[in-house]
Amino acid sequence: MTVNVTVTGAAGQIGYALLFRIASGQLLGPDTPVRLRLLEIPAAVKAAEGTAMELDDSAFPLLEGIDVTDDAKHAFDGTNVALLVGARPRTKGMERGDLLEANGGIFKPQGEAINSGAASDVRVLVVGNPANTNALIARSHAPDVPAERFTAMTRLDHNRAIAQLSKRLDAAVADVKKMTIWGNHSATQYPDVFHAEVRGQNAAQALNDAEWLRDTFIPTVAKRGAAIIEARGASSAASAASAAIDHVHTWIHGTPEGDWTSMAVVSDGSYGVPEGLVSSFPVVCKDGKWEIVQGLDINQFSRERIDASVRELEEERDAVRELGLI
Ligand code: NAX
Repeated sequence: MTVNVTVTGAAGQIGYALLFRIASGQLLGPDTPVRLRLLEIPAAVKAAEGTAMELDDSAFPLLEGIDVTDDAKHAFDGTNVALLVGARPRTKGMERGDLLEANGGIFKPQGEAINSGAASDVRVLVVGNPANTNALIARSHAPDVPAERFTAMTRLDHNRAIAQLSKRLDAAVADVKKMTIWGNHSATQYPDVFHAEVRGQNAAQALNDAEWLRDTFIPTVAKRGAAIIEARGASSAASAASAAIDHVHTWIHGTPEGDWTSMAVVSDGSYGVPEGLVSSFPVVCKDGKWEIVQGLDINQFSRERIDASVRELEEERDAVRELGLI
């Protein structure tokens, strides 16, 4: 059956890297036809139409149609997978409150449109920053959609952590399992290797280097976005698109046996993360559903870092609450 996929911010740089991979079958698999809805602001509709022309020109056998629109209601009507990439970036001199307010103006109506028009199996991934709190805003305006269908992306951080660890241990990426990102997709995020495994061995033991972990690994992963901007002169785009593909593909098709992934999901209170916050956890996916991995021992080092990132999420939640956005 054809799956309707909505991509917001379709004319942006992540959109440009993402759409061709969706259309080629990498999001949903090689047997699933897809129909795309591209949502943009009016000023960028023409650019999105240009991307749609290129999608046509690629003659993807799985691509059944493309709609470009600036109307959220139309964009989310009947959608099965919604990738919310478009967001208001922080500009010079902008306070956090202004940023949250501007994004509330985007994610509130999008949540409402998803609530009223999306398909009953809709799955939502928020990529646009501040991703966790934007997901919280959208979710709180979609009361008829089960809360677990709203997620935010920390898969890029997860993939970055795997890449850094595998390089350090001279291992293949495929040898690294059970990596975890906790908390917010921001500089406070906590990439946790204490439960990770490399070639079947505990990663923290294999590293045996607390200093590298604290002073190099964690800041490198958390500040990788800034390092990419510094090097490329533009923010991560293809890697972010790749992570978005991974996130949805894993959610639908499942995590491999003996492994898990990281997703920012609505907390049920696990690991002391207040209920309702959209925070990153280790999750396993099966039959199209995610579940937080339970029962992990959290050492003091990890506890402090998880708490710090969760505190930031609470502050963001309180700020959007004060602004009347949730
Ligand atoms: P771009 O500025 O290239 O594109 C954003 C697009 O969104 C623009 O075309 C803009 O017109 C559109 N847009 C703005 N408001 C909209 C609305 N109300 N409805 C529909 N479209 C709208 O940004 P890009 O590099 O593509 O990044 C997109 C978002 O991803 C940013 O918020 C960015 O911060 C975030 N990221 C999140 C990451 C994550 O791991 N969660 C990593 C990568 C990226 O930084």
